[in-house]
Amino acid sequence: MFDKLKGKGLLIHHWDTDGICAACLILKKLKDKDIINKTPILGNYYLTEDEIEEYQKFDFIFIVDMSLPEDNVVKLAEKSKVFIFDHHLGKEIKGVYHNNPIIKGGNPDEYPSASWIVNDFLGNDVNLYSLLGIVGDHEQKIKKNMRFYGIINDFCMKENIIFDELLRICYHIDSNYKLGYKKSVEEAPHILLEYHSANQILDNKIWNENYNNLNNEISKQLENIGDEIEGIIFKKIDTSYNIISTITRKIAWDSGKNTMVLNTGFFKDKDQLYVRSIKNIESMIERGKSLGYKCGGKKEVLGVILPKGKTESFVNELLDFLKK
Ligand SMILES: [Mn+2]
Repeated sequence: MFDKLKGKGLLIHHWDTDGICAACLILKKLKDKDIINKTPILGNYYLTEDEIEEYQKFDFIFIVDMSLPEDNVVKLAEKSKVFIFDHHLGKEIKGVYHNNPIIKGGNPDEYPSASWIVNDFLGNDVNLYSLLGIVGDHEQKIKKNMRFYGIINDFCMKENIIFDELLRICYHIDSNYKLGYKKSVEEAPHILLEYHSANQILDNKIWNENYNNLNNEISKQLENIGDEIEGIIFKKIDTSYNIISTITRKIAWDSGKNTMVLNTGFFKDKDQLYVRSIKNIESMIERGKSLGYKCGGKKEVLGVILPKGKTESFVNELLDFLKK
């Protein structure tokens, strides 16, 4: 399918380990093409007008591990051939190649990462990058997915590595976006292309230092876990680091409770809000979108960027939803 691609290519990917690994797999496959990779402005699950204008110059565009708003994709597709590989919720976008088994009713447990979907599509054997995306997105929780935990264990056995080392690699790769280093995120797939083993990645000196700096900030923010309101943990933070999803996960997975985290320090005029819910939260993702907010997520995760004046009312709606 990619043999016929001509001209200049662009690869837009999520800034996390899954996005970076999926990007790496595509760049490897398309090594003979003229293609560059970009991640959106960190924290934006959409493209700005300027980005769209710049990206319309490309002849073909890959979007991996990101559910960009439909109107963004439609605008890109006016000028370019668009290929999407993703596993987030959303709706199918017509007129582009949209490979997302989840929006076609697929079971999320069978498609745990974009890296897996891409690797499978490319017809590759299971490899480090297809699995790192899974470990990055699910961390310890993947151990409950018998099929994929089995695949990961087989790989670990063969490569003489342990699960915790894979997880550590994900933390190292994710340190780039959590510290706000967009350029480093965009370099990461190229760095991974040069590596041939998990240990080489683990030894990357800069990523090690990043990881240590981040851990210090995260520990500081987790010194108290926040208030509990009718079984829902609500925590406010004020940090310029993009660690809201890490903080939310940590609190939610340690407590087993509905968890909502608000970061007032990442954007100047907007707040970041992140929820991990015990019940299915998809209807609230739709609700957020219908209110015009940048909102996305998965079955049990909601992330939204709110104008500061709207934060309180949407937080209250979410609390009401979670209490029910
Ligand atoms: Mn992903």
